[in-house]
Amino acid sequence: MDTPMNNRRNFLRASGAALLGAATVGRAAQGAVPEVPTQSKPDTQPPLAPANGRPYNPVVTINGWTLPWRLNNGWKEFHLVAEPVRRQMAPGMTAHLWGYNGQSPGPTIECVEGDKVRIFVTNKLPEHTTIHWHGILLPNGMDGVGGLTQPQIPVGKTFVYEFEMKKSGTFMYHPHADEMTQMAMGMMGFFVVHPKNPNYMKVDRDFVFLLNAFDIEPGAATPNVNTMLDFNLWCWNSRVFPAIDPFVVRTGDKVRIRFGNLTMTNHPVHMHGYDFEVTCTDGGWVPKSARWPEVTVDVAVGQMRAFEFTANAPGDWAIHCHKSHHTMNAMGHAVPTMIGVDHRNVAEKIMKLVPDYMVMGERGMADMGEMEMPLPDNTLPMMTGRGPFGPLEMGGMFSVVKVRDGLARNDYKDPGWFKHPPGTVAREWTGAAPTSTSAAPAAAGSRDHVLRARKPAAGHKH
Ligand SMILES: [Cu+2]
Repeated sequence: MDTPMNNRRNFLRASGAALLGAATVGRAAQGAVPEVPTQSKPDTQPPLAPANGRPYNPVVTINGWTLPWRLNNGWKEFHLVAEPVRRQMAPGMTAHLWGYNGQSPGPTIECVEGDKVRIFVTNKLPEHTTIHWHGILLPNGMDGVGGLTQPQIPVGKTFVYEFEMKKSGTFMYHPHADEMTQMAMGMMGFFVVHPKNPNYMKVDRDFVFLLNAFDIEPGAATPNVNTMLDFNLWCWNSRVFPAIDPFVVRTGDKVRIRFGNLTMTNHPVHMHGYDFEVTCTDGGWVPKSARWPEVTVDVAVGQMRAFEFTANAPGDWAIHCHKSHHTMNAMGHAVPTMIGVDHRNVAEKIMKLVPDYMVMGERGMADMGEMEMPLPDNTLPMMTGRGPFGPLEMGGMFSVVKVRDGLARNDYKDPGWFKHPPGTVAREWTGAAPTSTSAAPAAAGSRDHVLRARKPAAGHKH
C-alpha cells in the first residue's frame, strides 16, 4: 500500500521463506515488520471497526481489545509481541504475567474468511515460544507446535506465520512451547474469523472472552506455574469479579457471547433470564437443526462455545460459572466449614493472641461478603462486589448482562444498576405469619438439626 517499494520486496522475500514453514524474518526484512500496537489498560475497548479490507461486524473483547493491522499487497499483517506484562486483575491486585502487546490475554485478532493473514511474532520472553492457532485450518508448518511443525522462536527473534482463512468461526491462539508455564502465566488470545457475507449469522452485539485460572498466593504477584488443580483465581480474560466489565446490551438486540476455556477444568457457564442456543464451537457454526435450548453450557478444557439470544428482557442478569468455588477469589479454599460450630470461647482466647482474628462462617459464609478483614497487600476479598441491594458475595467468574432500553448502537458504557418497575422486586412478607408444621430451627444448646461438616482434603495454602 503506502509501504516503500524496497520494503515490499523484503516482504515478498520473507513470505517466500515462510512457505516452507514459519521462518525467521531475515535481517533485510526487519525494517518491514509492522509496528507493535500495545495496550496498557485492562478496560474493555470499543469494537474496532475495520478501516479497510472486507467489511464485518467487529466483536467486543471483555476487558480487552482488538489488534489493529495493516494491509500490505493483499495481506493483512499483524504483529504480536510475547512479553512479560502487568495485568490488573481487579483494583487492589496486579499480577505479573506473560502475555502479548502489553496485556494478558493478548489482543483479539479479527479477520474475514478468505483473508490472507501474515502474523509476525516477536519473542521478548526469557525463554523460547511458539503460537498455535487453535481451530484454524492451515498448512501444517503454520500450526505452531514447537519441535513438531517448526523450531521454537528463540528469545529475541521474530517469526512470521502466513495462512489464508478458509472458514469463519470462533478460535483462539496460545503457545505450543513450554505450554504448562506459558499458559499458566497468561499467554493466550481470542481469534475471530468473520463470515465473508457480513449478513451471515449477523448479530447486533458480539462479545468474546477466554476463561483462565491462576494460582497466586495472597500477597504475591507471580503465578505458581506448577499448580495442576488448586487454582485460586478464576478469571475471564485475566480479570475477576467485581472487575469483569458488564455485557452491555440494548433491549431487542440479537446478542452472541463467545468464550474459550484455557484452564485445567470445565466450566458450566450459566446466564440468567434467558434461554439460548449454542450457535458456534471452535469446529464451526452449528446448523440450526442441531441446536437445542439451554441456560447453562459446559465448556470443556480446550473448547470454545458461542451462544445467542435476543435480549427481550431488560434487567441485570447474572452470568457466571456454575461451579460455586469458581465465583470466589483467593482465600476461599482452606477455610473449614464452621456452620453450626459454636466457637465463641475459642475465639476469645485466640483474639488475645491475634487481635485481627475473626470468627468465620458460624451462620453460613455470607458474613464474608461484608466483613472488612485485613488482607495482605495485592490480594482480593474472597466474596465481594456491591449491588443496589447489598453485597453480592461473589468473586471470580461472575459478571452481569445489563439489558437496557434505548441504548445507542455502539454504547457499551456501564449503564449503572437496573431500575426495576414498581412491584417487580422480591419483598418481605408483612402479612400474618404463616403457620408451619416443619421443624423449628434448633434451639441454642440443641444440635439435633445443625449440620456440621468439614470439607474433605481441606486446602493447605492460604
Ligand atoms: Cu468454573
